[in-house]
Amino acid sequence: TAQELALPVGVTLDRFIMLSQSAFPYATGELSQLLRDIGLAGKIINREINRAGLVDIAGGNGTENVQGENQQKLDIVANIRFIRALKNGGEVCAILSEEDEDIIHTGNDHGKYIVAMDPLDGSSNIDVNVSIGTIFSIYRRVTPIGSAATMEDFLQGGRKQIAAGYILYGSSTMLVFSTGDDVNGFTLDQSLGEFILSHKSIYSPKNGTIFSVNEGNYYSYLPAVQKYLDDCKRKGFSARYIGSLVGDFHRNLLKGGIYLYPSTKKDPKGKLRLLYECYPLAFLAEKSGGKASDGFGPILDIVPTSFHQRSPIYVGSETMVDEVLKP
Ligand code: AHM
Ligand code: MG
Repeated sequence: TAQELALPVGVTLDRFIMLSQSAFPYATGELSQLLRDIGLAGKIINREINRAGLVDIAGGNGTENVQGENQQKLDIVANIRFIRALKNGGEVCAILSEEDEDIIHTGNDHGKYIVAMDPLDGSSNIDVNVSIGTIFSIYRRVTPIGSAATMEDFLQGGRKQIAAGYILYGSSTMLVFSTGDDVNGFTLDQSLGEFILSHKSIYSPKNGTIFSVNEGNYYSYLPAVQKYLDDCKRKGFSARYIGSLVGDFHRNLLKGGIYLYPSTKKDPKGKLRLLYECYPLAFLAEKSGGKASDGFGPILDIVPTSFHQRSPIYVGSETMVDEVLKP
């Protein structure tokens, strides 16, 4: 772990990856390169987001960008940028994105990895200058190297993730990820264009006093969830909900809290997608001492059946997740 490696806060992402790679012989150079590619994609998307408000100003950016592409909505732009960065990197053979129905073959059939991602999450916040995020999940492919990736590669189940993380475009931009040991956070130094290790070996508080849920759906939740929310209020807990999963998760990870997206009458399976929203955050929760459940068992144990399937999720501080699940 970063703790054991005595990696000082302040090292760059590149150096961190290099040093942790030499300490863990199983961490192949390819995975290191893939993580760097994700860092690069994050920086590119960060740049697009930062000037988003200017895009429609006449004469500012015009209607076409430098590549001659039409200006598109930010989530589409992020999708294109991310896919391009992973294609150019060469380590990934296929990508599953929230923005595309089917898997995207990168053309690098010799790549050992596949990535499931939500390139820009928090749709209601994208155009209004509120925090948004990118979520990613990485697997080693199970189909033979050199062949085209298939559904089987993407439906391995959450426990088979070899790395997962997110990029939060907030008051500062952060990359948080785990390769299966601890969870580390890097803050983008905009002047250097580098992610710098700022949150080393993040350990989530076992308990907390923040609950994050869309209470507008209260009457549509199961009685057990309603009871839990009533208890939170009776105890005077803080209600905090951005409506951007990455931001809400990140706050609770650092401060202690629970994020809930329960099943509703309208959506019995909840809203969030298993492969690129629930699994990666559940991975990070478990690696940082927290917990993630769908109301029946650990999120990571759900057997996936389709690319874009949904799942209810209760994720965050262990004691709080246990509490909401208590019969
Ligand atoms: P999206 O993938 O369309 O952006 O939806 C996911 C988002 C999450 O970021 C957020 O936690 C949730 O949807 C909010 O949903 P709601 O508006 O129903 O509370
Ligand atoms: Mg999403």
